Amino acid sequence: MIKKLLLMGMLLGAVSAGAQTYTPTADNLAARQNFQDMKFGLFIHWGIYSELGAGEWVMNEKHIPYDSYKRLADFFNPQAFNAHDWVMFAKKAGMKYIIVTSRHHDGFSMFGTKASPYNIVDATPYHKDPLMELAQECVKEGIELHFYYSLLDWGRKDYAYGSPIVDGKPANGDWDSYINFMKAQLTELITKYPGVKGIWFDGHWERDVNWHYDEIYGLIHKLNPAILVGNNHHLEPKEGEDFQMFEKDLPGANTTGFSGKSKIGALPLETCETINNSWGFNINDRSFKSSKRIIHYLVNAAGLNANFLLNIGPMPNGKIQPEFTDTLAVVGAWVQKNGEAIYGTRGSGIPAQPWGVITRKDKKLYVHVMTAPQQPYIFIPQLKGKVTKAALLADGSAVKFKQQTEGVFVYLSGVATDPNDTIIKLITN
Ligand code: JFZ
Repeated sequence: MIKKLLLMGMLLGAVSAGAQTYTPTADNLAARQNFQDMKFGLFIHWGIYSELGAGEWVMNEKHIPYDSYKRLADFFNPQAFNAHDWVMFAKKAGMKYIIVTSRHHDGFSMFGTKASPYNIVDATPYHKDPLMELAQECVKEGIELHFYYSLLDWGRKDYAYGSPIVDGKPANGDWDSYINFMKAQLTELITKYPGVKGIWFDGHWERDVNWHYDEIYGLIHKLNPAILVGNNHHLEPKEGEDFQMFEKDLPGANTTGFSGKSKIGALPLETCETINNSWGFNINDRSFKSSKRIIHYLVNAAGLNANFLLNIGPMPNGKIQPEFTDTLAVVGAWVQKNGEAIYGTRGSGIPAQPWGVITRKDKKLYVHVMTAPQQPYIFIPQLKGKVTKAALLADGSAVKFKQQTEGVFVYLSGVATDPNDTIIKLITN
């Protein structure tokens, strides 16, 4: 009792001192579990930049003045956009959720917003809201929808891109106005669009300012406590966030150099990667990843207890290019067959091995052999519990194994291997 009072006093003290403590609601915790169960999501980068076919950074990279860039809106008219096609594309690939760019760094809102006239409904000849159609279609098809939302804005005067930062604000901008603008848009995204389950922030790294995350995250969780907030800041998770993301790297790895400061926390994990080398539509990018590479990415992420968010950049007419559809049809067929070893699993805690990784669901372990070993067997170290049975997931046929104190040997001779991933299911007691 005294302890409890003391703790309450400490909490109150912290609140009055201006620091906030975030306690996720039961709904939020359930949403996190569900998020981890989904494992595979579709990331979509689509905006007026898609018209130039040179990625979503084209305005910045080609030094296009904001007023010239704005003309892209005058002729953005994605007549071939069909929300059903997008959702079916994701579903067929075995993906359970979609994260779509609602507004990227160019500042153009791809949804109908009252907070700025620079949006797809008011500023383009299309005059429709594709994200509303997408949200409604997602609800219909049982796919979760999350919105990507950029903190960085290259065009707005109040953001004042390039301004020196003084006392946590851009000296030449109007920071309160910008924060209020974001709050107004986020309120729209959360309250107007049916079924929205998450916000994926990006752009934090552009400047060292006070982003008012306490207010922004607080607002989101006040509007809907179950919304999952994540931020691509490449740092340790901050107060008020519900999942941790990694960009173009598996948790713990840092091949890109983006993830040097991002220690793995206790929150659900997600890692994103591009299907070629671009986020937004890039007409010149033909470095398409193979279906095998994508499957391995998904399996490796699952083995590390993380979701995999695979990105595509649809074309300016709203269609998805055939190379992506072809690859993901193969991925989808694979996940359809082997989903038991992916969906609803968690990392096993057993580190990745030269031959592959292990996912876990309760007492079941799924051993993913992705690289054929030199010897006709694999060795699994650090396995807890006693293995009572081993069988090939594909057909249920028994697989030989031997358990010792150091770990388990699984014998592969005579086992029908899969060119992507041979999965052996172990039952432990
Ligand atoms: C960001 C965006 O800039 C990019 O356009 C895309 O949306 C991607 C998903 O996220 O990319 C980043 C973010 C951070 C760094 C580099 C690229 N960084 O910290 O070096």
